[in-house]
Amino acid sequence: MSRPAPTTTLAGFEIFEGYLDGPAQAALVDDLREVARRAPFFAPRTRFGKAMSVRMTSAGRYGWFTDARGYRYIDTHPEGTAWPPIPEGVLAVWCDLVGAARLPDCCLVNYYGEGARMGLHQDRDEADFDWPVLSISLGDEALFRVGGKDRRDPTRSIWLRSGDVVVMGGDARLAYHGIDRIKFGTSTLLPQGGRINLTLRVVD
Ligand code: MD6
Ligand code: FE
Repeated sequence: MSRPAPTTTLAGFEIFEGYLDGPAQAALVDDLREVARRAPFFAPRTRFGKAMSVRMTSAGRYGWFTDARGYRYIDTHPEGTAWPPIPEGVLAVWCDLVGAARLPDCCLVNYYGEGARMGLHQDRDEADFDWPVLSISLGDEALFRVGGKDRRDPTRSIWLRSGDVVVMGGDARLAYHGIDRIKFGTSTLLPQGGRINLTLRVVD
């Protein structure tokens, strides 16, 4: 099976615009409803004590977490229950664009309500940066900013839309990136509006 080509490349980030069609997006939202039922969204606090505007949960062997002790992966939901499995439809996207040699250990689920954003950051809590991070956008449009390995490197921005997939690997694996804002109400996929972003990672 040949890997589809990205529609855009931005600072080493591969963007697959419109990768998921409407029915595929709706099927993922249904799967995520079950994930959120078993592992409810929570509002994590950074190690500086500030509540993040994005609400989070996870699926897989590990979930990403942050509190006063800092950023890390934990093997149960903060309430103590196991993280639910990563939905098959989500794994299928990883297998198509990254390969099936190794499946992701974590699917971080981020929910952006009106006004939520995510500051410029690197994804560096994983053990092996040879594995890319794959992200799936669902719902409202979001302004994605990407830079380089140094926080001061110049940045460029692109709007991510529902069904778009981003692969951050190779030289871009440790690049800074963030979400400046979402355009609330630009999609009808989520009944309450807003945006869901899934990021898949190999953790160990
Ligand atoms: C977001 N995404 O799209 C935030 N990380 O809401 C990320 O932080 C991200 O899109 C790693 C790789 C791709 C991403
Ligand atoms: Fe990230």
